[in-house]
Amino acid sequence: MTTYRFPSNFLWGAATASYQIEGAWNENGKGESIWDRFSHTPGKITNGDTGDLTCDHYHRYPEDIALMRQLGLKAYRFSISWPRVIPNGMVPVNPKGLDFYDNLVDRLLAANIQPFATLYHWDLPQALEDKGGWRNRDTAHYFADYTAVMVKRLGDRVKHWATFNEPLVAAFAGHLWGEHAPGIKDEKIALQTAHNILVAHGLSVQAIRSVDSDLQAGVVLSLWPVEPVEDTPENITVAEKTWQEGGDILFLDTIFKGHYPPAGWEKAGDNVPQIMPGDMALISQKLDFMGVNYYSRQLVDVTGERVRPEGPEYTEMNWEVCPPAFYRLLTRLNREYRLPPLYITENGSSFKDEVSPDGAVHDPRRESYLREHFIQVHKAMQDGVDMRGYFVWSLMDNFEWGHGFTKRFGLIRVDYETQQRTLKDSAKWYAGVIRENAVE
Ligand code: IFM
Repeated sequence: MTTYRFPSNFLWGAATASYQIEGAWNENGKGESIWDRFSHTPGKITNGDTGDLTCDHYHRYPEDIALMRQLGLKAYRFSISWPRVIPNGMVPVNPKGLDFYDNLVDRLLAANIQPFATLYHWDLPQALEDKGGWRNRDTAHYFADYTAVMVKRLGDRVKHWATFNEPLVAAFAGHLWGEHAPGIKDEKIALQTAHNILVAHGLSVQAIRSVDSDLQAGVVLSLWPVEPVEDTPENITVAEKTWQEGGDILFLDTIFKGHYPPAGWEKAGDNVPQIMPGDMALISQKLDFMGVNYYSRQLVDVTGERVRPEGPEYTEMNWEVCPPAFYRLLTRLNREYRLPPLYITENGSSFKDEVSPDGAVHDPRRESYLREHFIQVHKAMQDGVDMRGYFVWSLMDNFEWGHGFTKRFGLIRVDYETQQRTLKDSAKWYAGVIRENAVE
């Protein structure tokens, strides 16, 4: 059996996001977020689920950190709820909101777990949405002010700061497909939103560095490589065209090359965003790290339509399990972009986990999914990709956006009735990987 050993300083971790786990949606001065508003709107979320309580992490974080310690996590990636610390997004600051993250960070460090903070994982203050949200460029400046507040408070202890999680999803799922808050469906708005978020990213990086130039500033992108369903020259060409015109490359090219991808720009026609002088330099500032969120690939046929062939394994999200595409993605990125060091900031799978009569959660498919993806990352590292760590999505089952609580991604099972946490078999296996710093 082959043993895949990782570098001694490789950071094994797990990730979560504020709205998905915290609950306490209106406690201790927290303001309403667009996700509070969206989930409270009938018909938006499966079963009418909301993040009002979810994993109640706001109150149970000490217990959750004890579980992280039990797993031996070296790092934990969490996001900060902007409306918890600045209820209307602008001023004033809510001291109790800041205290929550302060205590969380102190406890993580006491457990010897490195905190990685993400400033935006989709829960925009509703008060800013009421002023035009990300369609309004002013929001980018408020985001920079919020960044400075957070970095001044936590920057002495949190060394890694991601500005945005999956800006593509914030822009497109929220403003083109209408599936996420605020539920808009308009391509022109979506593209201007994407641009304003990119500007906000640039201003936020400047804000992080103006507080402390030694901090590590980065961004987290979700990447779904486009691959042909058939290995024919025609299908390969169409798959490549789909990638060139798609959303993933929009964020890669603007951030790491300083320009919009030509094919997508042309395709957008009159819907292209308004760009101000200096924007592209701001957006493409050098970063200290990039986070890659990878779950699956997009398979297309010769017409460019997405297809779902029978045969491969699919997760509960209906996402194909395709570990080799992860290797191909990472090595392609490495070839085509001048990238900073990478972290896998999310990778994981949702399966129908059941509690067995023995009280355990046997989830061999999640274990196998993770194992195969770890091996592909190891292979990419052998081939020269500078990879520093790996955060499994997710530490625990949580609110999966439009799907509510119907999809479970956790290493830890959460019983939403009792709030009981149970380590799944995959979590115990992952603890072994971390202990050995190797996968077999
Ligand atoms: O749960 C989400 C997360 O918030 C962002 N990345 C993908 C995950 C699974 O859908």
